Amino acid sequence: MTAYIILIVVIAVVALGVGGTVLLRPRGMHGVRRGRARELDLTGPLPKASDQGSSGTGTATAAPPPTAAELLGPFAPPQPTLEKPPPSAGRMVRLRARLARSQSGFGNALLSLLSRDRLDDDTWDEIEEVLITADVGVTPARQITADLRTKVKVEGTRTPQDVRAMLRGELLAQVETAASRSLRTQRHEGRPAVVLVVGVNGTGKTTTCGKLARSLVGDGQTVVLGAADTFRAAAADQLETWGDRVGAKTVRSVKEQADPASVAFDAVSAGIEQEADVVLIDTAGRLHTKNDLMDELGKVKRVVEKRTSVDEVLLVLDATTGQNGLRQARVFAEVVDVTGIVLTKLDGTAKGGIVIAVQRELGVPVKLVGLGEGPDDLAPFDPVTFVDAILG
Ligand SMILES: Nc1nc2c(ncn2[C@@H]2O[C@H](COP(=O)(O)OP(=O)(O)OP(=O)(O)O)[C@@H](O)[C@H]2O)c(=O)[nH]1
Ligand SMILES: [Mg+2]
Repeated sequence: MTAYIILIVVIAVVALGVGGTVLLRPRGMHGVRRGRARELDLTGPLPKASDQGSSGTGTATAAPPPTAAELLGPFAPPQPTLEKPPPSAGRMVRLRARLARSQSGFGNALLSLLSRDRLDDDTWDEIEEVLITADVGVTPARQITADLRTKVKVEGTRTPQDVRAMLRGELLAQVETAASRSLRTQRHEGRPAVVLVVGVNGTGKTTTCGKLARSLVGDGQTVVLGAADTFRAAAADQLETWGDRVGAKTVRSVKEQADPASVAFDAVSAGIEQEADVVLIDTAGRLHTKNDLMDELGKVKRVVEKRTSVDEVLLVLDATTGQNGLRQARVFAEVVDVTGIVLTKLDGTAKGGIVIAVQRELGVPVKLVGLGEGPDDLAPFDPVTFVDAILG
């Protein structure tokens, strides 16, 4: 009998505790949530002191509710440990082998053609063909071939070293751009930098947001993620999972099919409130028509600009889609002012020539490259490492 009374008292106490937590939870439309721990706030303290409460949708939080850890005491599950990602510097060199594996076919083919005893018209045609097959694009392929032809004539000698140096110089000239490749991710005028990530579905936008958040955290910055791909709920979960691992908070909509511009606005507001360094906004890639796309991305940008400037618009392109990817790029460039390109899946069957083609086509530099599915397989693009990898 006494045992029953004790049991009832214990159940009542637990029920009161849980009920209290549910009642005290903030109920903004868009909330800053942290993945699996979202119902019971299990995550540890985050980097900024002002980092508490809701996402800036006007929800008041007078006293913080007791955390699950406080309620459950010794029975609380272990706190998830945050990962410490490596800094971004030197990543491309570290990942160079991966690039070399997929690209060296093209470099080797060019080197062996250029080393032939006789460089007749047919050989030059073959050289041009190799370049076109490597996704360089027809016009640049013709130009590179013509440049090489002139150099061979002028220099006369063709030792293997000469040929290599000549080709290296030519490829570098094609890959290098006057525009800076650095990402504008520094706070300015007391506000976080805002990065909008756009592109066709499946190109790697969400993965890039996640990897970029990690790399920024690795460089010592604080990041807020905005899940403005409200097209499907799983997209926000995917982003949140990336953020959770490194302590970057995700602002997402509670309801499905919410207005992406409103989520983006809340993410930027949260970033400002929390004094974050960077706000990364993931967008949807699946839209019915070019007009829909134009309306949606235009609105996201305009609405964010009510709070602060958009510092980078990164267009994510899947390098394995070659000329098709280029067509998509053109559409996006018409819709938003793209400031940088992220070429993903350069580790796969991609042909590196796409770097040259896309930069020429859009007049925008490749700023980042995806070199694998691993969390730290995103690197700032470095032309010299890239060309050396092509040449094997
Ligand atoms: N090998 C390789 N795979 C990548 C890279 N970047 C992304 N992926 C993979 O590409 C697939 C699609 O990535 P997502 O990030 O979901 O693409 P998304 O653009 O957000 O897609 P939607 O949200 O559907 O528009 C995933 O399986 C990623 O792991 C890369 O650099 N290399
Ligand atoms: Mg996505």
